[in-house]
Amino acid sequence: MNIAFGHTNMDLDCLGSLILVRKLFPEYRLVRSRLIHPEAQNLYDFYQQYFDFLDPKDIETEVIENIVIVDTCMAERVGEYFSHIRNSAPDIRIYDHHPIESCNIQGAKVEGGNYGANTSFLGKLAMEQGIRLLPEEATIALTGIYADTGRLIFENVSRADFEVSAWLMDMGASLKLVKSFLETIREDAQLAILNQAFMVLQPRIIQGHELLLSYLELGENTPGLAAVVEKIMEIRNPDAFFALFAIPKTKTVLLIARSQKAKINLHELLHVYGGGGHQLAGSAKINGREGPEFFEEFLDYLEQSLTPATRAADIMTRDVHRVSETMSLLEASVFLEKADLTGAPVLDAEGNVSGFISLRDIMKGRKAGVMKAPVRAYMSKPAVTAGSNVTMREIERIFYKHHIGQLPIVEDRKLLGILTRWDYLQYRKRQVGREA
Ligand SMILES: [Mn+2]
Repeated sequence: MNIAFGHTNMDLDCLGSLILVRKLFPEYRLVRSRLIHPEAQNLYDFYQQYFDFLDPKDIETEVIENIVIVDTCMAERVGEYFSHIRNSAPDIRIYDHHPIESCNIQGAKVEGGNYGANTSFLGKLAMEQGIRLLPEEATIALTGIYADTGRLIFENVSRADFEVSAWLMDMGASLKLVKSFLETIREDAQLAILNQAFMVLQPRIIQGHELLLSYLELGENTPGLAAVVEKIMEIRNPDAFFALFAIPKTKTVLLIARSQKAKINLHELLHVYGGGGHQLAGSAKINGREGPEFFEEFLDYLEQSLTPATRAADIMTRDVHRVSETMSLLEASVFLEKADLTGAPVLDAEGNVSGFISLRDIMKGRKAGVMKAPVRAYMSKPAVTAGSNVTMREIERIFYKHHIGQLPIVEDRKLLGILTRWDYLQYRKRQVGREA
Protein backbone atom coordinates (compact mmCIF):
# COMPACT_ATOMS: atom_id res chain seq x y z
CA MET A 1 0.00 0.00 0.00
CA ASN A 2 1.05 3.58 -0.69
CA ILE A 3 0.00 6.39 1.63
CA ALA A 4 0.29 10.17 1.96
CA PHE A 5 -0.14 12.53 4.87
CA GLY A 6 0.71 16.02 6.12
CA HIS A 7 1.70 17.17 9.57
CA THR A 8 -0.16 16.52 12.80
CA ASN A 9 -2.88 19.09 13.58
CA MET A 10 -3.77 19.54 9.89
CA ASP A 11 -4.19 23.17 8.81
CA LEU A 12 -5.61 24.66 5.62
CA ASP A 13 -2.35 24.53 3.66
CA CYS A 14 -1.92 20.92 4.69
CA LEU A 15 -5.40 20.05 3.40
CA GLY A 16 -4.82 22.03 0.20
CA SER A 17 -1.62 20.07 -0.38
CA LEU A 18 -3.31 16.74 0.31
CA ILE A 19 -6.17 17.34 -2.12
CA LEU A 20 -3.54 17.80 -4.84
CA VAL A 21 -1.59 14.72 -3.74
CA ARG A 22 -4.71 12.71 -4.56
CA LYS A 23 -4.51 13.99 -8.14
CA LEU A 24 -0.74 13.70 -8.52
CA PHE A 25 -0.51 10.24 -6.91
CA PRO A 26 -3.86 8.55 -7.59
CA GLU A 27 -2.60 5.19 -6.30
CA TYR A 28 -1.89 6.66 -2.83
CA ARG A 29 -4.40 6.77 0.04
CA LEU A 30 -4.50 9.81 2.33
CA VAL A 31 -4.20 9.32 6.10
CA ARG A 32 -5.68 11.92 8.44
CA SER A 33 -4.25 13.33 11.64
CA ARG A 34 -6.31 12.82 14.77
CA LEU A 35 -6.04 16.61 15.21
CA ILE A 36 -7.46 19.26 12.95
CA HIS A 37 -6.38 22.84 13.44
CA PRO A 38 -9.37 25.01 14.47
CA GLU A 39 -8.88 27.21 11.36
CA ALA A 40 -9.39 24.18 9.12
CA GLN A 41 -12.28 22.49 10.93
CA ASN A 42 -15.04 24.14 8.95
CA LEU A 43 -13.57 23.35 5.54
CA TYR A 44 -12.82 19.82 6.68
CA ASP A 45 -16.41 19.28 7.82
CA PHE A 46 -17.77 20.31 4.44
CA TYR A 47 -15.31 18.50 2.21
CA GLN A 48 -14.15 15.33 4.03
CA GLN A 49 -15.54 13.10 1.31
CA TYR A 50 -13.20 14.63 -1.28
CA PHE A 51 -10.19 13.37 0.70
CA ASP A 52 -11.45 9.86 1.45
CA PHE A 53 -9.12 9.73 4.46
CA LEU A 54 -7.97 6.57 6.19
CA ASP A 55 -7.63 6.56 9.94
CA PRO A 56 -4.07 5.96 11.23
CA LYS A 57 -5.23 2.71 12.83
CA ASP A 58 -6.44 1.46 9.41
CA ILE A 59 -2.84 1.16 8.22
CA GLU A 60 -1.51 -0.89 11.13
CA THR A 61 -1.96 -4.23 9.38
CA GLU A 62 -0.75 -3.02 5.98
CA VAL A 63 2.69 -3.26 4.45
CA ILE A 64 3.52 0.29 3.39
CA GLU A 65 5.71 0.60 0.31
CA ASN A 66 5.73 4.32 -0.42
CA ILE A 67 4.93 7.43 1.57
CA VAL A 68 4.45 11.00 0.42
CA ILE A 69 4.64 13.65 3.18
CA VAL A 70 3.56 17.25 2.59
CA ASP A 71 4.06 20.59 4.37
CA THR A 72 6.61 19.38 6.92
CA CYS A 73 9.91 17.57 7.12
CA MET A 74 10.10 17.45 10.89
CA ALA A 75 9.96 13.98 12.45
CA GLU A 76 8.16 15.28 15.56
CA ARG A 77 5.27 16.54 13.41
CA VAL A 78 4.62 13.15 11.77
CA GLY A 79 5.21 10.86 14.74
CA GLU A 80 1.55 10.03 15.14
CA TYR A 81 1.43 8.42 11.68
CA PHE A 82 4.69 6.48 11.98
CA SER A 83 3.59 5.01 15.29
CA HIS A 84 0.93 3.09 13.32
CA ILE A 85 3.23 1.78 10.59
CA ARG A 86 4.36 -1.81 11.22
CA ASN A 87 6.45 -4.37 9.31
CA SER A 88 7.32 -1.87 6.59
CA ALA A 89 10.41 -0.22 5.12
CA PRO A 90 8.78 2.42 2.94
CA ASP A 91 10.42 4.82 0.49
CA ILE A 92 9.63 8.33 1.70
CA ARG A 93 9.26 11.39 -0.46
CA ILE A 94 8.63 14.85 1.01
CA TYR A 95 7.31 18.06 -0.53
CA ASP A 96 7.86 20.91 1.90
CA HIS A 97 8.02 24.66 1.45
CA HIS A 98 9.67 25.31 4.82
CA PRO A 99 13.48 25.65 4.99
CA ILE A 100 14.61 22.09 4.42
CA GLU A 101 17.99 22.34 6.16
CA SER A 102 16.28 21.33 9.38
CA CYS A 103 14.80 18.11 7.94
CA ASN A 104 15.14 15.17 10.28
CA ILE A 105 13.01 12.40 8.77
CA GLN A 106 15.47 9.56 8.23
CA GLY A 107 16.10 8.32 4.70
CA ALA A 108 13.55 10.59 3.03
CA LYS A 109 13.98 12.17 -0.39
CA VAL A 110 13.16 15.81 0.23
CA GLU A 111 11.98 18.30 -2.38
CA GLY A 112 11.90 21.93 -1.28
CA GLY A 113 11.04 25.15 -2.98
CA ASN A 114 10.37 28.80 -2.51
CA TYR A 115 6.58 28.93 -2.20
CA GLY A 116 4.42 30.92 0.21
CA ALA A 117 2.08 27.94 0.49
CA ASN A 118 2.94 24.29 0.16
CA THR A 119 -0.27 23.92 -1.87
CA SER A 120 1.36 26.09 -4.57
CA PHE A 121 4.33 23.69 -4.67
CA LEU A 122 2.06 20.75 -5.55
CA GLY A 123 -0.22 22.96 -7.66
CA LYS A 124 2.72 23.87 -9.86
CA LEU A 125 3.43 20.17 -10.46
CA ALA A 126 -0.25 19.50 -11.20
CA MET A 127 -0.35 22.39 -13.68
CA GLU A 128 2.71 21.08 -15.48
CA GLN A 129 1.12 17.66 -15.80
CA GLY A 130 -2.08 19.08 -17.25
CA ILE A 131 -4.17 17.75 -14.37
CA ARG A 132 -7.77 19.00 -14.10
CA LEU A 133 -9.65 19.59 -10.84
CA LEU A 134 -13.26 19.64 -9.70
CA PRO A 135 -14.41 23.11 -8.57
CA GLU A 136 -14.57 21.82 -4.99
CA GLU A 137 -10.97 20.60 -5.13
CA ALA A 138 -9.89 23.94 -6.59
CA THR A 139 -11.66 25.76 -3.74
CA ILE A 140 -9.92 23.59 -1.11
CA ALA A 141 -6.52 24.25 -2.71
CA LEU A 142 -7.05 28.00 -3.10
CA THR A 143 -8.11 28.25 0.55
CA GLY A 144 -4.79 26.60 1.49
CA ILE A 145 -2.82 29.12 -0.56
CA TYR A 146 -4.72 32.13 0.78
CA ALA A 147 -4.33 30.90 4.37
CA ASP A 148 -0.56 30.45 4.23
CA THR A 149 0.13 33.62 2.23
CA GLY A 150 -2.21 36.01 4.09
CA ARG A 151 -4.23 36.27 0.86
CA LEU A 152 -1.08 36.60 -1.26
CA ILE A 153 0.51 39.41 0.72
CA PHE A 154 2.99 37.86 3.19
CA GLU A 155 6.75 38.18 2.78
CA ASN A 156 7.10 34.58 1.62
CA VAL A 157 4.82 34.91 -1.42
CA SER A 158 6.37 33.85 -4.72
CA ARG A 159 5.31 34.17 -8.34
CA ALA A 160 4.19 30.54 -8.27
CA ASP A 161 1.58 31.31 -5.59
CA PHE A 162 -0.06 33.76 -8.00
CA GLU A 163 0.28 31.42 -10.97
CA VAL A 164 -1.28 28.48 -9.18
CA SER A 165 -4.03 30.71 -7.76
CA ALA A 166 -4.90 31.84 -11.29
CA TRP A 167 -4.97 28.21 -12.47
CA LEU A 168 -7.28 27.28 -9.57
CA MET A 169 -9.65 30.08 -10.64
CA ASP A 170 -9.68 28.49 -14.11
CA MET A 171 -10.58 25.17 -12.46
CA GLY A 172 -13.63 26.79 -10.88
CA ALA A 173 -12.49 27.75 -7.37
CA SER A 174 -15.05 29.91 -5.58
CA LEU A 175 -13.61 33.02 -3.94
CA LYS A 176 -16.82 33.42 -1.97
CA LEU A 177 -16.32 30.04 -0.35
CA VAL A 178 -12.60 30.65 0.13
CA LYS A 179 -13.45 33.84 1.99
CA SER A 180 -15.96 32.09 4.21
CA PHE A 181 -13.48 29.30 5.08
CA LEU A 182 -10.89 31.91 6.06
CA GLU A 183 -13.20 33.50 8.63
CA THR A 184 -11.32 33.01 11.90
CA ILE A 185 -13.77 34.28 14.52
CA ARG A 186 -16.49 31.63 14.60
CA GLU A 187 -17.12 30.70 18.20
CA ASP A 188 -19.21 32.73 20.66
CA ALA A 189 -16.38 32.28 23.18
CA GLN A 190 -13.92 33.91 20.77
CA LEU A 191 -16.25 36.82 20.17
CA ALA A 192 -16.75 37.33 23.90
CA ILE A 193 -12.99 37.39 24.48
CA LEU A 194 -12.53 39.75 21.53
CA ASN A 195 -14.99 42.19 23.09
CA GLN A 196 -13.41 41.94 26.53
CA ALA A 197 -9.89 42.34 25.15
CA PHE A 198 -10.91 45.56 23.39
CA MET A 199 -12.00 46.97 26.76
CA VAL A 200 -8.65 46.34 28.43
CA LEU A 201 -6.20 47.33 25.69
CA GLN A 202 -3.25 49.27 27.06
CA PRO A 203 -1.30 51.35 24.55
CA ARG A 204 2.30 51.88 25.69
CA ILE A 205 5.29 53.51 24.12
CA ILE A 206 8.41 51.55 24.99
CA GLN A 207 11.75 52.55 23.44
CA GLY A 208 9.78 54.55 20.87
CA HIS A 209 7.74 51.52 19.74
CA GLU A 210 3.97 51.93 19.80
CA LEU A 211 2.90 48.80 21.58
CA LEU A 212 -0.41 47.38 22.61
CA LEU A 213 -0.80 45.13 25.64
CA SER A 214 -3.75 43.37 27.14
CA TYR A 215 -4.29 41.30 30.23
CA LEU A 216 -7.33 39.07 30.64
CA GLU A 217 -8.22 36.28 33.04
CA LEU A 218 -10.03 33.29 31.59
CA GLY A 219 -11.91 30.45 33.28
CA GLU A 220 -10.14 27.97 31.02
CA ASN A 221 -8.01 27.77 27.91
CA THR A 222 -10.13 28.64 24.86
CA PRO A 223 -9.40 27.53 21.29
CA GLY A 224 -8.87 30.24 18.69
CA LEU A 225 -7.17 32.88 20.89
CA ALA A 226 -4.53 33.54 18.23
CA ALA A 227 -7.30 34.52 15.79
CA VAL A 228 -8.63 37.01 18.36
CA VAL A 229 -5.17 38.54 18.75
CA GLU A 230 -4.77 38.82 14.98
CA LYS A 231 -8.13 40.52 14.61
CA ILE A 232 -7.15 43.17 17.17
CA MET A 233 -3.75 43.57 15.50
CA GLU A 234 -5.46 44.15 12.17
CA ILE A 235 -7.84 46.79 13.52
CA ARG A 236 -5.51 48.70 15.87
CA ASN A 237 -2.30 48.35 13.81
CA PRO A 238 0.29 48.74 16.60
CA ASP A 239 3.99 48.03 16.07
CA ALA A 240 3.45 44.95 18.20
CA PHE A 241 0.69 43.45 20.32
CA PHE A 242 1.32 41.35 23.43
CA ALA A 243 -1.82 39.63 24.71
CA LEU A 244 -1.63 37.88 28.07
CA PHE A 245 -4.34 35.42 29.02
CA ALA A 246 -4.09 34.17 32.60
CA ILE A 247 -5.90 31.05 33.75
CA PRO A 248 -5.87 31.32 37.58
CA LYS A 249 -7.34 27.83 38.02
CA THR A 250 -4.25 26.20 36.53
CA LYS A 251 -1.77 28.97 37.36
CA THR A 252 -0.78 29.36 33.74
CA VAL A 253 -0.32 32.42 31.57
CA LEU A 254 -0.62 32.27 27.78
CA LEU A 255 1.29 34.97 25.96
CA ILE A 256 0.38 35.50 22.31
CA ALA A 257 2.25 38.17 20.38
CA ARG A 258 2.27 39.69 16.91
CA SER A 259 4.73 42.22 15.51
CA GLN A 260 5.12 44.13 12.28
CA LYS A 261 8.58 45.52 12.87
CA ALA A 262 11.94 43.91 12.17
CA LYS A 263 13.21 45.49 15.41
CA ILE A 264 10.67 43.62 17.50
CA ASN A 265 11.75 40.05 16.88
CA LEU A 266 9.31 37.83 18.75
CA HIS A 267 11.26 34.66 18.14
CA GLU A 268 14.18 36.11 20.12
CA LEU A 269 12.05 38.01 22.61
CA LEU A 270 9.90 35.08 23.77
CA HIS A 271 12.78 32.63 23.87
CA VAL A 272 13.41 33.30 27.59
CA TYR A 273 9.86 32.15 28.35
CA GLY A 274 10.32 28.94 26.40
CA GLY A 275 8.22 30.39 23.62
CA GLY A 276 8.22 29.55 19.95
CA GLY A 277 7.23 30.99 16.63
CA HIS A 278 8.99 33.21 14.17
CA GLN A 279 10.08 36.80 13.89
CA LEU A 280 6.63 38.37 13.64
CA ALA A 281 4.38 35.85 15.41
CA GLY A 282 5.08 34.02 18.62
CA SER A 283 3.56 32.55 21.73
CA ALA A 284 4.60 31.11 25.06
CA LYS A 285 2.94 29.21 27.87
CA ILE A 286 4.19 30.18 31.30
CA ASN A 287 3.45 27.67 34.04
CA GLY A 288 3.18 28.16 37.78
CA ARG A 289 2.81 31.94 37.73
CA GLU A 290 0.18 34.37 38.98
CA GLY A 291 -1.09 36.53 36.11
CA PRO A 292 -0.82 40.08 37.51
CA GLU A 293 2.66 39.51 38.87
CA PHE A 294 3.84 38.05 35.56
CA PHE A 295 2.31 40.96 33.64
CA GLU A 296 4.38 43.47 35.67
CA GLU A 297 7.51 41.43 35.18
CA PHE A 298 6.87 41.19 31.46
CA LEU A 299 6.54 44.99 31.13
CA ASP A 300 9.96 45.40 32.81
CA TYR A 301 11.37 42.78 30.50
CA LEU A 302 10.11 44.68 27.44
CA GLU A 303 11.65 47.94 28.72
CA GLN A 304 15.00 46.23 29.08
CA SER A 305 15.10 44.06 26.01
CA LEU A 306 13.59 46.07 23.16
CA THR A 307 16.06 47.84 20.92
CA PRO A 308 15.14 51.52 20.39
CA ALA A 309 12.82 52.37 17.50
CA THR A 310 14.18 53.92 14.32
CA ARG A 311 14.01 57.72 14.43
CA ALA A 312 14.24 60.45 11.82
CA ALA A 313 17.96 61.01 12.55
CA ASP A 314 18.68 57.37 11.66
CA ILE A 315 17.45 57.53 8.09
CA MET A 316 17.36 61.22 7.07
CA THR A 317 19.65 62.63 4.37
CA ARG A 318 22.05 65.07 5.99
CA ASP A 319 23.31 66.82 2.91
CA VAL A 320 20.30 69.01 2.09
CA HIS A 321 19.76 71.36 -0.84
CA ARG A 322 18.46 74.64 0.58
CA VAL A 323 17.24 77.96 -0.73
CA SER A 324 17.56 81.39 0.92
CA GLU A 325 14.58 83.70 1.44
CA THR A 326 16.13 86.45 -0.65
CA MET A 327 16.73 84.37 -3.78
CA SER A 328 14.44 85.31 -6.66
CA LEU A 329 11.86 82.82 -7.89
CA LEU A 330 13.81 82.55 -11.14
CA GLU A 331 17.05 81.68 -9.32
CA ALA A 332 15.22 79.19 -7.12
CA SER A 333 13.60 77.49 -10.11
CA VAL A 334 16.96 77.11 -11.90
CA PHE A 335 18.51 75.82 -8.68
CA LEU A 336 15.77 73.21 -8.12
CA GLU A 337 15.86 72.08 -11.73
CA LYS A 338 19.63 71.57 -11.63
CA ALA A 339 19.35 69.58 -8.42
CA ASP A 340 16.43 67.63 -9.90
CA LEU A 341 14.17 68.50 -6.95
CA THR A 342 10.49 69.39 -6.69
CA GLY A 343 11.14 71.65 -3.68
CA ALA A 344 13.54 72.63 -0.91
CA PRO A 345 13.51 74.16 2.59
CA VAL A 346 13.97 77.93 2.79
CA LEU A 347 16.37 79.52 5.30
CA ASP A 348 16.23 83.09 6.64
CA ALA A 349 19.21 85.38 7.33
CA GLU A 350 19.89 83.67 10.70
CA GLY A 351 19.96 80.26 9.05
CA ASN A 352 16.61 79.20 10.54
CA VAL A 353 14.10 77.22 8.51
CA SER A 354 11.37 79.73 7.67
CA GLY A 355 9.41 78.01 4.91
CA PHE A 356 9.39 75.56 2.03
CA ILE A 357 9.42 76.42 -1.65
CA SER A 358 8.11 73.98 -4.26
CA LEU A 359 7.95 74.11 -8.05
CA ARG A 360 4.21 74.55 -7.61
CA ASP A 361 4.74 77.71 -5.53
CA ILE A 362 7.11 79.03 -8.20
CA MET A 363 4.51 78.29 -10.88
CA LYS A 364 2.16 80.75 -9.18
CA GLY A 365 4.84 83.46 -9.44
CA ARG A 366 5.43 82.58 -13.08
CA LYS A 367 1.72 82.93 -13.88
CA ALA A 368 1.68 86.31 -12.12
CA GLY A 369 4.78 87.34 -14.14
CA VAL A 370 6.86 88.13 -11.03
CA MET A 371 9.81 85.76 -11.34
CA LYS A 372 12.06 88.44 -9.84
CA ALA A 373 10.06 88.42 -6.60
CA PRO A 374 11.89 86.94 -3.59
CA VAL A 375 11.24 83.34 -2.56
CA ARG A 376 9.98 84.73 0.78
CA ALA A 377 6.84 86.05 -0.91
CA TYR A 378 5.75 82.74 -2.48
CA MET A 379 7.05 80.02 -0.18
CA SER A 380 4.72 77.96 2.06
CA LYS A 381 5.13 79.07 5.65
CA PRO A 382 5.64 77.98 8.25
CA ALA A 383 7.24 74.84 6.81
CA VAL A 384 6.02 71.52 8.13
CA THR A 385 9.07 70.19 10.02
CA ALA A 386 9.90 67.54 12.59
CA GLY A 387 12.57 67.01 15.23
CA SER A 388 15.35 64.48 14.74
CA ASN A 389 13.94 62.36 17.55
CA VAL A 390 10.52 61.61 16.02
CA THR A 391 9.81 57.97 15.31
CA MET A 392 8.83 56.51 11.96
CA ARG A 393 5.25 56.09 13.17
CA GLU A 394 5.05 59.83 13.89
CA ILE A 395 6.57 60.58 10.49
CA GLU A 396 3.95 58.36 8.90
CA ARG A 397 1.24 60.45 10.56
CA ILE A 398 2.86 63.74 9.45
CA PHE A 399 2.99 62.56 5.83
CA TYR A 400 -0.60 61.37 6.07
CA LYS A 401 -1.87 64.67 7.50
CA HIS A 402 0.07 67.12 5.33
CA HIS A 403 0.29 66.29 1.67
CA ILE A 404 3.99 66.96 1.42
CA GLY A 405 6.75 65.03 -0.31
CA GLN A 406 9.67 66.18 1.83
CA LEU A 407 9.97 66.73 5.55
CA PRO A 408 12.81 68.99 6.81
CA ILE A 409 14.28 67.69 10.08
CA VAL A 410 15.22 70.50 12.47
CA GLU A 411 16.64 71.18 15.89
CA ASP A 412 15.94 74.68 17.31
CA ARG A 413 14.83 75.66 13.80
CA LYS A 414 18.27 74.74 12.40
CA LEU A 415 18.18 72.36 9.44
CA LEU A 416 19.71 68.96 10.22
CA GLY A 417 18.48 66.90 7.32
CA ILE A 418 15.55 65.92 5.18
CA LEU A 419 13.30 62.91 4.89
CA THR A 420 11.32 62.21 1.75
CA ARG A 421 8.28 60.02 1.13
CA TRP A 422 10.60 57.79 -0.86
CA ASP A 423 12.88 57.36 2.19
CA TYR A 424 9.82 56.49 4.23
CA LEU A 425 8.63 53.90 1.70
CA GLN A 426 12.08 52.29 1.58
CA TYR A 427 11.94 52.02 5.36
CA ARG A 428 8.48 50.42 5.20
CA LYS A 429 9.66 47.95 2.58
CA ARG A 430 12.26 46.70 5.02
CA GLN A 431 9.63 46.19 7.75
CA VAL A 432 6.44 44.69 6.47
CA GLY A 433 6.36 40.97 6.13
CA ARG A 434 5.23 37.73 7.58
CA GLU A 435 5.87 34.11 6.97
CA ALA A 436 3.66 31.12 7.39
MN1 LIG B 1 2.33 25.48 5.00
